[in-house]
Amino acid sequence: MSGRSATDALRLLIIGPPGAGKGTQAALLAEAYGIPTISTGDIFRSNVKDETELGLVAKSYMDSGDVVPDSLTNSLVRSRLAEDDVKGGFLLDGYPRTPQQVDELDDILAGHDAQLDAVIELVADPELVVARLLKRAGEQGRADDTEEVIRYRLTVYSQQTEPLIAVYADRGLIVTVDAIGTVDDVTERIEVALAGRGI
Ligand code: B4P
Repeated sequence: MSGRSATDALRLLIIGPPGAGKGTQAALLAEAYGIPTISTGDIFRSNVKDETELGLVAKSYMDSGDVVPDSLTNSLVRSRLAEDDVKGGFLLDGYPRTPQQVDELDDILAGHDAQLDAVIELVADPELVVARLLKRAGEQGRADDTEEVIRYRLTVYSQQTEPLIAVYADRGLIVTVDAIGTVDDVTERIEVALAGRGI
Protein backbone atom coordinates (compact mmCIF):
# COMPACT_ATOMS: atom_id res chain seq x y z
CA MET A 1 0.00 0.00 0.00
CA SER A 2 1.25 3.50 -0.82
CA GLY A 3 2.50 5.50 2.15
CA ARG A 4 1.44 8.72 0.42
CA SER A 5 -1.77 10.57 0.94
CA ALA A 6 -3.62 11.89 -2.12
CA THR A 7 -2.86 15.42 -0.97
CA ASP A 8 0.92 14.91 -0.64
CA ALA A 9 2.94 16.77 -3.25
CA LEU A 10 4.94 14.41 -5.47
CA ARG A 11 8.24 15.71 -6.85
CA LEU A 12 10.06 13.53 -9.34
CA LEU A 13 13.00 13.82 -11.73
CA ILE A 14 13.57 11.67 -14.80
CA ILE A 15 17.14 11.29 -16.01
CA GLY A 16 18.77 9.24 -18.76
CA PRO A 17 20.64 9.50 -22.06
CA PRO A 18 19.08 11.18 -25.09
CA GLY A 19 16.61 8.78 -26.65
CA ALA A 20 16.10 6.71 -23.50
CA GLY A 21 12.46 7.81 -23.46
CA LYS A 22 12.46 10.60 -20.87
CA GLY A 23 9.99 12.82 -22.69
CA THR A 24 7.83 9.86 -23.67
CA GLN A 25 7.64 8.47 -20.13
CA ALA A 26 7.37 11.88 -18.48
CA ALA A 27 4.14 12.63 -20.36
CA LEU A 28 2.60 9.28 -19.35
CA LEU A 29 3.72 9.48 -15.72
CA ALA A 30 2.52 13.06 -15.35
CA GLU A 31 -0.92 11.92 -16.41
CA ALA A 32 -0.87 8.83 -14.18
CA TYR A 33 0.18 10.79 -11.08
CA GLY A 34 -1.74 13.99 -11.87
CA ILE A 35 1.29 16.29 -11.81
CA PRO A 36 2.62 18.71 -14.45
CA THR A 37 5.74 17.88 -16.46
CA ILE A 38 8.45 20.48 -16.79
CA SER A 39 10.68 19.60 -19.75
CA THR A 40 13.55 22.02 -20.26
CA GLY A 41 14.05 20.61 -23.78
CA ASP A 42 10.38 21.32 -24.66
CA ILE A 43 10.59 24.83 -23.18
CA PHE A 44 13.70 25.57 -25.25
CA ARG A 45 12.16 24.10 -28.41
CA SER A 46 9.04 26.22 -28.02
CA ASN A 47 11.22 29.33 -27.54
CA VAL A 48 13.19 28.43 -30.66
CA LYS A 49 9.94 28.03 -32.60
CA ASP A 50 8.64 31.42 -31.37
CA GLU A 51 12.04 33.03 -32.08
CA THR A 52 12.25 34.54 -28.60
CA GLU A 53 15.51 35.98 -27.29
CA LEU A 54 16.03 32.84 -25.20
CA GLY A 55 15.23 30.66 -28.21
CA LEU A 56 17.77 32.41 -30.39
CA VAL A 57 20.53 31.78 -27.84
CA ALA A 58 19.43 28.22 -27.02
CA LYS A 59 19.20 27.17 -30.67
CA SER A 60 22.92 27.28 -31.35
CA TYR A 61 23.69 25.05 -28.36
CA MET A 62 20.86 22.61 -29.04
CA ASP A 63 21.63 22.25 -32.75
CA SER A 64 25.22 21.32 -31.98
CA GLY A 65 24.22 18.96 -29.13
CA ASP A 66 25.70 21.02 -26.30
CA VAL A 67 23.84 21.91 -23.14
CA VAL A 68 22.39 25.41 -22.99
CA PRO A 69 24.35 27.56 -20.46
CA ASP A 70 23.41 26.95 -16.83
CA SER A 71 22.59 30.61 -16.16
CA LEU A 72 19.77 30.58 -18.74
CA THR A 73 18.47 27.14 -17.85
CA ASN A 74 18.54 27.74 -14.11
CA SER A 75 16.64 30.99 -14.27
CA LEU A 76 13.91 29.53 -16.43
CA VAL A 77 13.46 26.55 -14.08
CA ARG A 78 13.47 28.85 -11.03
CA SER A 79 10.63 30.91 -12.54
CA ARG A 80 8.69 27.84 -13.62
CA LEU A 81 8.93 26.26 -10.15
CA ALA A 82 7.53 29.45 -8.61
CA GLU A 83 4.24 29.02 -10.48
CA ASP A 84 1.10 27.92 -8.67
CA ASP A 85 0.42 24.73 -10.63
CA VAL A 86 3.59 23.04 -9.35
CA LYS A 87 2.74 23.48 -5.66
CA GLY A 88 1.11 20.04 -5.70
CA GLY A 89 4.20 18.45 -7.26
CA PHE A 90 5.90 18.09 -10.62
CA LEU A 91 7.97 15.84 -12.84
CA LEU A 92 11.16 17.46 -14.10
CA ASP A 93 12.28 16.02 -17.45
CA GLY A 94 15.85 16.76 -18.61
CA TYR A 95 16.81 18.93 -15.63
CA PRO A 96 19.19 18.94 -13.85
CA ARG A 97 21.83 18.09 -16.46
CA THR A 98 24.99 19.54 -14.84
CA PRO A 99 26.38 19.73 -11.28
CA GLN A 100 25.56 23.46 -11.17
CA GLN A 101 21.95 22.66 -12.03
CA VAL A 102 21.82 20.16 -9.12
CA ASP A 103 22.98 22.93 -6.77
CA GLU A 104 20.44 25.35 -8.21
CA LEU A 105 17.59 22.86 -7.86
CA ASP A 106 18.61 22.17 -4.25
CA ASP A 107 18.50 25.90 -3.56
CA ILE A 108 15.12 26.38 -5.29
CA LEU A 109 13.57 23.45 -3.39
CA ALA A 110 15.01 24.63 -0.07
CA GLY A 111 13.38 28.02 -0.74
CA HIS A 112 10.02 26.27 -1.13
CA ASP A 113 10.64 24.00 1.88
CA ALA A 114 10.26 21.08 -0.53
CA GLN A 115 12.20 17.94 -1.35
CA LEU A 116 12.43 15.34 -4.08
CA ASP A 117 10.68 12.00 -3.63
CA ALA A 118 12.57 10.03 -6.28
CA VAL A 119 14.84 10.29 -9.30
CA ILE A 120 13.93 7.88 -12.10
CA GLU A 121 17.03 6.74 -13.98
CA LEU A 122 16.32 5.28 -17.43
CA VAL A 123 19.04 2.90 -18.60
CA ALA A 124 19.45 2.12 -22.30
CA ASP A 125 22.18 0.80 -24.57
CA PRO A 126 23.78 3.64 -26.59
CA GLU A 127 23.29 1.90 -29.95
CA LEU A 128 19.61 1.43 -29.22
CA VAL A 129 19.10 5.10 -28.39
CA VAL A 130 20.95 6.15 -31.56
CA ALA A 131 18.55 3.94 -33.56
CA ARG A 132 15.50 5.40 -31.78
CA LEU A 133 16.61 8.97 -32.38
CA LEU A 134 17.39 8.32 -36.05
CA LYS A 135 13.87 6.92 -36.38
CA ARG A 136 12.52 10.13 -34.78
CA ALA A 137 14.65 12.16 -37.19
CA GLY A 138 12.78 10.53 -40.07
CA GLU A 139 9.42 11.28 -38.43
CA GLN A 140 9.89 14.71 -36.83
CA GLY A 141 13.06 16.18 -38.34
CA ARG A 142 14.47 17.65 -35.10
CA ALA A 143 17.61 19.65 -35.89
CA ASP A 144 19.62 17.81 -33.20
CA ASP A 145 18.69 14.32 -34.43
CA THR A 146 21.45 13.81 -37.00
CA GLU A 147 23.71 10.83 -36.29
CA GLU A 148 26.76 13.04 -35.65
CA VAL A 149 24.91 15.29 -33.19
CA ILE A 150 23.23 12.33 -31.48
CA ARG A 151 26.63 10.70 -30.84
CA TYR A 152 27.97 14.00 -29.52
CA ARG A 153 24.91 14.37 -27.22
CA LEU A 154 25.64 10.90 -25.84
CA THR A 155 29.20 12.00 -25.03
CA VAL A 156 27.93 15.20 -23.40
CA TYR A 157 25.50 13.08 -21.38
CA SER A 158 28.20 10.69 -20.15
CA GLN A 159 30.55 13.54 -19.23
CA GLN A 160 28.16 16.08 -17.71
CA THR A 161 24.93 14.38 -16.69
CA GLU A 162 25.67 10.72 -15.87
CA PRO A 163 27.82 11.70 -12.83
CA LEU A 164 24.70 13.27 -11.28
CA ILE A 165 23.24 9.79 -10.79
CA ALA A 166 25.85 9.06 -8.10
CA VAL A 167 24.91 12.31 -6.33
CA TYR A 168 21.25 11.31 -6.12
CA ALA A 169 22.14 7.69 -5.34
CA ASP A 170 24.04 8.93 -2.27
CA ARG A 171 20.81 10.61 -1.19
CA GLY A 172 18.92 7.32 -1.62
CA LEU A 173 16.67 8.75 -4.34
CA ILE A 174 17.59 6.74 -7.45
CA VAL A 175 15.07 4.31 -8.97
CA THR A 176 16.80 2.50 -11.84
CA VAL A 177 14.61 1.28 -14.68
CA ASP A 178 15.51 -0.67 -17.82
CA ALA A 179 14.35 1.49 -20.74
CA ILE A 180 14.51 -1.31 -23.32
CA GLY A 181 11.11 -2.63 -24.31
CA THR A 182 7.82 -1.16 -25.39
CA VAL A 183 6.71 2.24 -24.06
CA ASP A 184 4.04 0.49 -21.96
CA ASP A 185 6.55 -2.01 -20.55
CA VAL A 186 8.81 0.81 -19.42
CA THR A 187 5.92 2.79 -17.88
CA GLU A 188 4.83 -0.28 -15.94
CA ARG A 189 8.37 -0.88 -14.67
CA ILE A 190 8.59 2.71 -13.46
CA GLU A 191 5.21 2.54 -11.72
CA VAL A 192 6.12 -0.75 -10.01
CA ALA A 193 9.49 0.65 -8.90
CA LEU A 194 7.88 3.81 -7.51
CA ALA A 195 5.19 1.78 -5.76
CA GLY A 196 8.01 -0.17 -4.10
CA ARG A 197 9.04 3.13 -2.51
CA GLY A 198 5.54 3.90 -1.30
CA ILE A 199 4.79 6.30 -4.17
P1 B4P B 1 15.82 16.91 -24.53
O1 B4P B 1 14.56 17.50 -24.99
O2 B4P B 1 15.87 16.52 -23.08
O3 B4P B 1 16.10 15.73 -25.54
P2 B4P B 1 16.48 14.20 -25.44
O4 B4P B 1 17.58 14.00 -24.43
O5 B4P B 1 16.72 13.72 -26.83
O6 B4P B 1 15.24 13.45 -24.87
P3 B4P B 1 13.76 13.37 -25.39
O7 B4P B 1 12.96 13.47 -24.15
O8 B4P B 1 13.40 14.30 -26.45
O9 B4P B 1 13.66 12.01 -26.13
P4 B4P B 1 13.07 10.64 -25.60
O10 B4P B 1 14.24 10.00 -24.95
O11 B4P B 1 11.79 10.73 -24.84
O12 B4P B 1 17.05 17.91 -24.77
C1 B4P B 1 17.33 18.44 -26.07
C2 B4P B 1 18.42 19.53 -25.94
O13 B4P B 1 17.92 20.64 -25.14
C3 B4P B 1 19.72 19.14 -25.24
O14 B4P B 1 20.65 18.52 -26.12
C4 B4P B 1 20.22 20.53 -24.73
O15 B4P B 1 20.84 21.26 -25.75
C5 B4P B 1 18.93 21.24 -24.34
N1 B4P B 1 18.60 21.06 -22.91
C6 B4P B 1 17.51 20.39 -22.42
N2 B4P B 1 17.52 20.42 -21.08
C7 B4P B 1 18.64 21.11 -20.70
C8 B4P B 1 19.22 21.46 -19.43
N3 B4P B 1 18.66 21.09 -18.27
N4 B4P B 1 20.37 22.17 -19.43
C9 B4P B 1 20.95 22.57 -20.56
N5 B4P B 1 20.47 22.26 -21.80
C10 B4P B 1 19.33 21.54 -21.88
O16 B4P B 1 12.60 9.89 -26.92
C11 B4P B 1 13.41 9.68 -28.04
C12 B4P B 1 12.71 8.85 -29.10
O17 B4P B 1 12.59 7.50 -28.67
C13 B4P B 1 11.29 9.30 -29.45
O18 B4P B 1 11.14 9.31 -30.83
C14 B4P B 1 10.39 8.26 -28.82
O19 B4P B 1 9.19 8.06 -29.54
C15 B4P B 1 11.25 7.03 -28.86
N6 B4P B 1 10.96 6.11 -27.77
C16 B4P B 1 10.78 6.43 -26.47
N7 B4P B 1 10.54 5.32 -25.75
C17 B4P B 1 10.61 4.27 -26.62
C18 B4P B 1 10.46 2.85 -26.47
N8 B4P B 1 10.22 2.25 -25.28
N9 B4P B 1 10.58 2.08 -27.57
C19 B4P B 1 10.84 2.63 -28.79
N10 B4P B 1 10.98 3.97 -28.99
C20 B4P B 1 10.86 4.77 -27.91
